[in-house]
Amino acid sequence: MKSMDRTSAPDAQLRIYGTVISTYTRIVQIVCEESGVTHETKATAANSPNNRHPFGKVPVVEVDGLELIETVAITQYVDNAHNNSALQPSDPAGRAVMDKWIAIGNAYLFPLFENGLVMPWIMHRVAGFDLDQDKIARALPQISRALGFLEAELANDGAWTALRSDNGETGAFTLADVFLYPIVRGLQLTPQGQVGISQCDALAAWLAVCENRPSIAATRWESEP
Ligand SMILES: N[C@@H](CCC(=O)N[C@@H](CS)C(=O)NCC(=O)O)C(=O)O
Repeated sequence: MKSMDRTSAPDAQLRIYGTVISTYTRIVQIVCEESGVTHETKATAANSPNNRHPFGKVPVVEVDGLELIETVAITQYVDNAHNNSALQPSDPAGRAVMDKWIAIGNAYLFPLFENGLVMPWIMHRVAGFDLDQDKIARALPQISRALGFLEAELANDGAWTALRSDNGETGAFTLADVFLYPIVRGLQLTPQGQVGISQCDALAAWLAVCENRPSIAATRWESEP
């Protein structure tokens, strides 16, 4: 696995235009690390005039002469073209489970966590705005329910991951883990998220196992303790 300085790598195979604390930028970085693809991240704000994403999001990626947007497409391309599709189950049922959890992460968990807790805390800690307590209070019941759902699914049958039962050594780590880790970890870095996740034994155990994965360690956000 080729690990490297994420922000400066002149000969990198893949270039990411994204923000350095972005969930989706990190998802691409993790897949690059898993696939042995060298990468660099060019700091680009979603709302900057330099951002080429037609819907004003990050990341935008250059790889193999392609310009790609949308993290599902980017990660599948990198895994297919550079990693023998090792992060995607080949059986249709396993693939459907993985796709289902990626969709849940993108459609429900990320917007809920990001708008309800992660961004209010970033705006407060990084930009110095007052903490939006009302927004947080409105979001907490739904975030609690979402954490309860994740915990029940994991405790029942392992949900999207087989990592809990085998300590991560079998290669059962898939794109579902890659997407869900930064989404859940971002929430855990907020005070309320940390308390919520500490009450979810299975979810906390899954996070801890992921943290031993070299690709996760190599892509830590600078803000992580
Ligand atoms: N559907 C996009 C979502 C990307 C996304 O939401 N990125 C966030 C950063 S993690 C973003 O650009 N936020 C800025 C905004 O929504 O204004 C993808 O899969 O790449």
